[in-house]
Amino acid sequence: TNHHTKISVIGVGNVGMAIAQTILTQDLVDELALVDVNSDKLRGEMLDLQHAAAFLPRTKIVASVDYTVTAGSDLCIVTAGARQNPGESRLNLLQRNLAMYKSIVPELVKYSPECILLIVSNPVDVLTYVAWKSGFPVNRVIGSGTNLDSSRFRFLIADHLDVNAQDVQAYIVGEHGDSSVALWSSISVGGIPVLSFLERQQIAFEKDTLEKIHKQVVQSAYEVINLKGYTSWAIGYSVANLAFSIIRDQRRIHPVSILVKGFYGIDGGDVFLSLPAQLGRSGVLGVTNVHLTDEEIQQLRNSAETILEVQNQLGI
Ligand code: LAC
Repeated sequence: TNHHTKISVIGVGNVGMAIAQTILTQDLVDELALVDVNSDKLRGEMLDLQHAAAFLPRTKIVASVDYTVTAGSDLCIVTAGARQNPGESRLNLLQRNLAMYKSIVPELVKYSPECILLIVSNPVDVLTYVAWKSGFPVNRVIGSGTNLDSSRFRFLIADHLDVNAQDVQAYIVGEHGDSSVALWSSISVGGIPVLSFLERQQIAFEKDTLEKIHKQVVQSAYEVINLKGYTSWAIGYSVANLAFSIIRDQRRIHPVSILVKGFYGIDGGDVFLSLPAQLGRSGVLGVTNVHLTDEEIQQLRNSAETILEVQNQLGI
């Protein structure tokens, strides 16, 4: 189709620029718009990306502190806001990022009323709920959620089994945070349920190994932030992976933050958490009814309670 495809990235910090760079190398859109409050940093990043033109597929790169630059976006990716300091939880960021979101999202909706919103800033589940409250259809508001946690989970399992992470299907669901849930019962390796895979490979995989791996996933961001001050590459590839599925209508299934009220008995209020959902050009196409054990359902409900408590405390 000759539709001019456009993505806007709001926030040109480490995460926003990792996403922008990957979108350019994937030749994903005709136009990439960048927005930030820091006009010098913004212009510098725009120029620096434009100077790579000879090595990249042709993409129009524009930038402004004014949201008019985002007009006509198919997808708006919001990474703006404070990030965790060493040892700080994602939920702690809410006070700093809530007011900013209440000003950013209406501007995006004003200039691109048909776009899909992909929320990345933390605490991503609550901020995705805040973005949805701006009056957008629920299928067009998506949080990057545990798409990244699931990649970390798949990496650690793959590393343990010495197989390619792309052959490990494994989900982390729930909060993109400390209360996330590892779906052991649905892990498969090369399409083979992991426990029978292990029997055939005579690999011991005690239950505490699995718990240890999940704990490593939850600790991943804290560890990287302690070491380098922030995370950027994994989240950058994770979000670009979601953008590709959406813009190219891949109809792939990703664990992303969606409105989960009514699923698995979650009925305490409007809450966004990650579940495996099918993504395409119109956003969320559907939610897979992945089988959860009773224990996994309980953990998911606990994750919902955690988020709802934060939302209720803030009266949002
Ligand atoms: C992380 C940030 C994106 O998990 O929350 O790296």
